[in-house]
Amino acid sequence: MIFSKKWNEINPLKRLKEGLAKTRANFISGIERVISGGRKINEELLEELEESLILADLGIHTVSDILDGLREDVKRERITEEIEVKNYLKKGILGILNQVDPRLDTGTTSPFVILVVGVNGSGKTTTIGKLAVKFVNENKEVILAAGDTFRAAAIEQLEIWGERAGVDVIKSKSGADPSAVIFDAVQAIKARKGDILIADTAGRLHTKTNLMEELKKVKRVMDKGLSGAPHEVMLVLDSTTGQNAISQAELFNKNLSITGLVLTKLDGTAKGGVIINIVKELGIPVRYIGVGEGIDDLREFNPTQFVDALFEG
Ligand SMILES: Nc1nc2c(ncn2[C@@H]2O[C@H](COP(=O)(O)OP(=O)(O)OP(=O)(O)O)[C@@H](O)[C@H]2O)c(=O)[nH]1
Ligand SMILES: [Mg+2]
Repeated sequence: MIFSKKWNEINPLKRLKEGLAKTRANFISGIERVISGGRKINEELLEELEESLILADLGIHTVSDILDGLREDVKRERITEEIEVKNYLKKGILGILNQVDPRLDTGTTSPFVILVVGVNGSGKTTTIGKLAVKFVNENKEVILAAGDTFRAAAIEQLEIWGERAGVDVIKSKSGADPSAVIFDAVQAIKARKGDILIADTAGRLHTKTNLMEELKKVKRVMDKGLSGAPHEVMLVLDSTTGQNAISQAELFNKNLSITGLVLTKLDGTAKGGVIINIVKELGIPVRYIGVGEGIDDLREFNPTQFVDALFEG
């Protein structure tokens, strides 16, 4: 564990590359199959490139947006070399990712309240645990709210993370109203003059309206307890679901005005290119990415590092 932490600090890009290995292999091998071997840069090549980027989960709109400019440059003979094509793609993707600021600044107000939502099993509770550890390491006082009252096991799972991070978990019995538990947690963080409250919620299908209404109520109750809360509505998406993550994000956003995203399980998928499409289509920043199940496997999303990791062989 100690070794892995040091390793992370010494070489974060290498660690990120390991986590993104499958996505990277899918992405770069697809591109290199098209643009290596001294081929002429022409329309046929661009079409193949288009296809390989779509297969890398960048989404049709995003790919045609990037390729429009590239086509123009090829036509005007501003781009004639393979390496220039690669650099153009890199710049185009980075440009998309840099359209929104990924950083979550929890210092803007105190206490800072984060509501975490997402479909079943997307990685909400694990992400909350990892975030709690991270914030505690930054000397923040953190409280967790066990707003997933559907199952007793969900409360226990959050309590285990609470113990690991050394933070309190405000809970109630399973079956209780999540809004009530979360209201209590808001009171607790205010009374303690703590820094950050992170509220867990039960996973739900984005298509179930009554469950969405429940989350809207949670939001209203948070604001009643502390005007302006929640300060971050964080949607956790499982990146292994690929393009389906987009429709999930759209529906959650429509109902709850999502302010930040977490993409989990990037270590287990070749579909990580979906991040680029999500940022392009939704304009919502990706705050963190999950590249494993361990405590230090939640990384702040850094567009430059991400793109470097994707393109470097
Ligand atoms: N490999 C990998 N596994 C992850 C990552 N994040 C979460 N998981 C795993 O995904 C599974 C589900 O995670 P949870 O945190 O319980 O998901 P949840 O969204 O809280 O699930 P519900 O509360 O049931 O809706 C667990 O086995 C986690 O260990 C990640 O970044 N990488
Ligand atoms: Mg959970």
